[in-house]
Parts: sequence; C-alpha cells; structure tokens
Amino acid sequence: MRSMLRYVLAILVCGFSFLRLEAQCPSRPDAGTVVQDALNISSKNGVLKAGLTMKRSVDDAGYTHYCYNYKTSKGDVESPTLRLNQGDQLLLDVKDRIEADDSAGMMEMPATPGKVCGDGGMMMLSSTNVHFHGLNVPPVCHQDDVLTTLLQPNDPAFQFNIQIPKNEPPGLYWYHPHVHGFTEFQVNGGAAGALIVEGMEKFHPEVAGLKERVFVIRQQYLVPWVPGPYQLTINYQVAASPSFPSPIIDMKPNEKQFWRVANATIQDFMPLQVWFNGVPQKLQLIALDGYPLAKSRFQDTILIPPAGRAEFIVQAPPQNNEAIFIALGYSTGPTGNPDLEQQLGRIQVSGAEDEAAVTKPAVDAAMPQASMKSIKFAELEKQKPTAERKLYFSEEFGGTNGPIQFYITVDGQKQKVFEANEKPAITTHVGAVEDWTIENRALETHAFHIHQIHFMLLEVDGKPVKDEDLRDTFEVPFWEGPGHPYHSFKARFDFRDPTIAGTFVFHCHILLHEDLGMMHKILVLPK
Ligand SMILES: [Cu+2]
Repeated sequence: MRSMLRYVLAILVCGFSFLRLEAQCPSRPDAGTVVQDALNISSKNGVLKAGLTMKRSVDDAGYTHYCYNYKTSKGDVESPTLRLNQGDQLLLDVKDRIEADDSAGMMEMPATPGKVCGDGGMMMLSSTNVHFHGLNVPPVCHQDDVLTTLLQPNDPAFQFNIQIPKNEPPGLYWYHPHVHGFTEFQVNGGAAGALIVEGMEKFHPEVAGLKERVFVIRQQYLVPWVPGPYQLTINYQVAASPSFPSPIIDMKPNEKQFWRVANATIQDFMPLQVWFNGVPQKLQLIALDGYPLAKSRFQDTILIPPAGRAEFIVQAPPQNNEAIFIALGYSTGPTGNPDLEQQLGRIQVSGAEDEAAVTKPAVDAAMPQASMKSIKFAELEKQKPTAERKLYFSEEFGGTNGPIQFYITVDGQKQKVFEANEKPAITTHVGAVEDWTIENRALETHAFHIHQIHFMLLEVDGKPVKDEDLRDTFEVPFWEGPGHPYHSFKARFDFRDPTIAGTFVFHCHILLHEDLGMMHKILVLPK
C-alpha cells in the first residue's frame, strides 16, 4: 500500500513538473554558439495553417520571456518564420496562455468600447493580440486589427485568417503583439517573429540561389520601462560582447549570402555594418521594410529604425580575416535613450571556397522576371496628391501620464495622448493619395509607423530624396534646440486600395512611446 502511495505520489509529482515545464518558454541558445535561423514553416497549396501559443516564463538571469510557442514533433520552438507566397492564405490559431505576469499593481485599460473582436475585456499585461507589421491587408477582425482584437488567458484559440494580396511586395515582414499599453513588455520578452512573402528573386535576380539567412534582432531589458542596461539578441542568442562571447555566423570563404534582418527591438535605432579587419564593407541593399528597391544599391551603413527591416547581400571575406556584423551606436538626442554600439556576430569563415559565388555572373546581366509595376504602390510618384497634411512628434515634461508626455499630433489639432475611445485624428477615403510631412519637435528621435500601407519617401528635411523607397517605418531625428530647424520627412500615402478601408493607427515605434499614447487613429471611409 505504501509503495502504491509512493507510486501515485511519484506520478503526481511528475505530472506537476511536466505541467510546469509546459508553462515554460523554450530555452534560448547559449552565448558564443553558431547562430541558427528560426524554424521555417511554409504554405502548402496556397495555405499556411499553424498554431502559436503565447506563454511567459522567467530565465535564470531574471529576464522575462514572452514566447510564441510552436509545437513540433521534436519539441517546442518559438517564433517560427512564416513563409507564404503572394495570394496565399494564412490561418494562424493563437492561444493566450500567459500564466503569471508582472501586472500586479499595473493599470488595466478598458478596450475600445462598442466593438469587440476576440474575448474583449480589459487590456492587461496578460492580454495579447497580433499585428502583422507591414502587411497591406484589411484592418478588420480576424485580420490585421489591433484596436478591438483582444485575447485573454485560457480563451480558446483565436484564428487569424489573412489573404496575402496577389500584388503584395515580396519581402520580410514581422508579427508581434500590439495591445495598447502593454506592447513593450511582450516584445521586450521576445514575442516577435519573421514573416516572409516569397519571390524576391523575381524582382532582384541577384539573390537567386544565394543562401538565405533570417536574423531577428531583439532587445531585452530586465525591466523594460526603467532606463538601464539592455542586451541585444540575434535569433535569441545574446549579443553583448565583450561581456559574453560573440554569436558566430558561419560562412564559406567568399560566399555571398542573402541576409534578411528585422529590427524587432523595443527602441534601438541600428546603423548596421559588416567589417573585415575593422573596415566597413559595401553591402548590396535589396529591400527595405519588405519592399524591393527599384534598383539595388551599395551602402556601407544600413540604418534600420525600431520595427524596420533591411535585406541585403553580404559577401564573406577570404580565409584569415577578422569579420564582424555590428550595430553602431546612434544618438537619439538629449531626452532619448542611449543606443550603444554592439557587435551582433563574428563571421566565421570555414570550409571550401564558394566557387559559385566567385564565378556567379555579374548581377546586371540577370533580368528580373517580374515588373515592379506588378506590386502595390508601384508608380506612386506619378500620382497627384488629393490632400496634404502635417503631423508632428512632441514631448512635454510633467503631467499625469509619467514624467514625459509623448504626443503625435495632426498640425492644428490639440496635443493629446491616445485613448481607446477617441475619434480618428484623420479621416480620409478610399481613393485618396496624400502627401504627409512628419516633423519632430521633440529632443528625442522618433520612428513613425503606419499600419496597413507602405508610404513613398519624397523628401527629407525639405530636400528631395535620391531614392524614393517605400517604407512602413521611418526615423525622424531629434530637434537640436533653439536656432535649429525641426527635422522632418515628406512621404506619399496611398489609400486607393478598397481592402484597407476601416480604422487603424499610426504611431511611434519606440514601444514605450506608443504604450504611453504617441499614437492616433486614422479612418479610411469606403468609397
Ligand atoms: Cu517615439
């Protein structure tokens, strides 16, 4: 009897520890190891159906993880890369299984009154939803809506059902939670993954046949809203040399690789470089923010703001070179956060010389199979704007919403922080093509982002840009103070596509700023 009892107890204990393990996020890679890409899950016959479970756990160093857990036959992984073709359907079942959280004593916020998508209820740290950053898809329930979609712990799975438009630009997008007030916590915890719309080689044949790497750079603070030291990670491996051994990026001598890099940090502006023996190398830039460049170009520095993406070709050095991938430091101004230089990885060259890379024909000889005219927002430069607007970022010291109030304001309106039940700050209609100037009157650099569409850059600081890139996130540097002009950019916003009708948001992608209300709504009325 006693042994029977023991047996039952043993089963119970095993059961409990199994349950406890169930609640944990997958372990993350050790420092100083070879960087691995996330698991790729690809659409089949036009459909990608997958399930993700949002969980939370705390690691041995005290960092809180929020993870998009994905089950495989070999165990659980987090944040798989979702790969789809133009025109494919994404069926993503998301469950909220956040157990304990840090929300004790934190404010809860009522969700947008009236409309509820998902469970609704109060917005809390244990609530979640998903934003498909950059996708040009409808802002409606079960698609890319963050204003009314709210999942709560232990709800049944909520299904996102998204049709990738047939003319969606091929490139790197990403998914992350977007519950107003609590986004920073979950993204700080690592809740972010890559989404790729395939077909870049049809527009940029120079990437055809190259080994592809997807690097998601994240940033973790012990307590995200407290200024202090942070760690960058590359595919979840800590990149904090010299405190930790550098992540290792494997390449063959002279090998060309196609790197697709997402800035999934909560606030880090990253000027990226690749150095050989301390000398920055030319990188062949192919796409920004998931939009192929009209023409690839060579740069030695590629700046990506928080939430931006860059896709570029890197050629490895021959043997015996010291090569690194690095994010330079970046000044975000007197009230900004320190963005420090950090080595993201050490390029380890080994194996046989990559003959194919060396003998590959000159890129210009290759002809694109698809015309840039076939994707969204093509030839936007030829459109006549139907309206012009000016928006500005600003900050005020003191107030009820923390030591600094963060605002984004449509010029002429009153400065105010975002509230869930506010009316749209901008109302426009399907068919509109608008030129907006975004100005920064704050002593801190901000990153402008709008949901549902890309915008075409026209001017920076009042001067026409050399490259009219399509972006979904763009930096506006800080104001240097009295006697200096405000920095700004001007871009063209295309609301002609009837599928994006509805209410969505534009905001700063420094996530603390967004959470504190540096955001407003835009309503696009159907025709
Ligand atoms: Cu900001």
